[in-house]
Amino acid sequence: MLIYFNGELIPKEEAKVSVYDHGLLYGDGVFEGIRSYNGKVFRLAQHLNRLYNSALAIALKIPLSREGMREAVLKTLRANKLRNAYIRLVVTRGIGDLGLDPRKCPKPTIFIITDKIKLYPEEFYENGLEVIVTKTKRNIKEALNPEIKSLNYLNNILARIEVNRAGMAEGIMTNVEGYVAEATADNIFIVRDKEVITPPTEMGALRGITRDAVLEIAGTLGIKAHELPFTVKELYGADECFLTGTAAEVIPAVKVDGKNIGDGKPGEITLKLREEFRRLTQREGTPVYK
Ligand code: PXG
Repeated sequence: MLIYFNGELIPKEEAKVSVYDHGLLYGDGVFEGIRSYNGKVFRLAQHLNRLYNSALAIALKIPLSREGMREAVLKTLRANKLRNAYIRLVVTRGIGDLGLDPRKCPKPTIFIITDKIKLYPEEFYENGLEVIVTKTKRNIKEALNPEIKSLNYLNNILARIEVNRAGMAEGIMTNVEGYVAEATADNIFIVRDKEVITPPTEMGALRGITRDAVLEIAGTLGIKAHELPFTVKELYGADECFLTGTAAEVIPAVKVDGKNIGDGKPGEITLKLREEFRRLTQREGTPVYK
């Protein structure tokens, strides 16, 4: 597998970052997780917009235009002859000294990893996930805005450790006010009275590309969709629940903190949205090969 590394395509074994890179020393950087389906990259422009917005939010100037970045992603996929891939795009502050001052890092490090996508087992989709609400709260936006997809994922990882200890599949994080924010690496939706609801990003969620696509799909299917705050109690009382993300796509959650959501089976609207989302990923996308 070849890795795009600062403008070059090099073998995986040779792709190494410096121990002085601030991405490693301080989690100072931004990233994206993108997918290609059957030779087409899903919502590449939206992922690049989010990447450049995240970079802007941390005052990181990416030394490559969006067009250049787009070409770099496509070139890496072509070099590896991949059609169905997971793409990890990372931009770090770059090499600096041992202090945290970003001014000491003149050149951001850019790398793109493309690999075969590891899918969740099919039974997760058929039976739905069992999840917990984590004790770890989502970062407050005044400290580190969850809308920034930064390399600083310790908040989510601490929640993930709780999930692992509980032997669960995923964890739902609330904000400090007790409103549901998102899962550790996915967005969350509930279905109530045949309408879908997802927390507004101000509740502490990343604006997921899959989340946006699902909101759109709901609209085209005539399902009312809202961005509204809801509490853990409202989550327990929902008719259906599902998570969305680039890797998971649309995945049902059927049990929260040991309590069944609805009848404890993947819901009708969840399955409909999942099916439509899968169709969309096959239909649209930036072609990798001419
Ligand atoms: N919330 C968070 C905190 C995320 O990191 C999503 C929501 C979903 O967004 P998209 O754009 O993918 O619909 C993410 C992104 C993994 C993994 O290994 C997943 C993400 C990030 C890093 C790793 O599953 N998801």
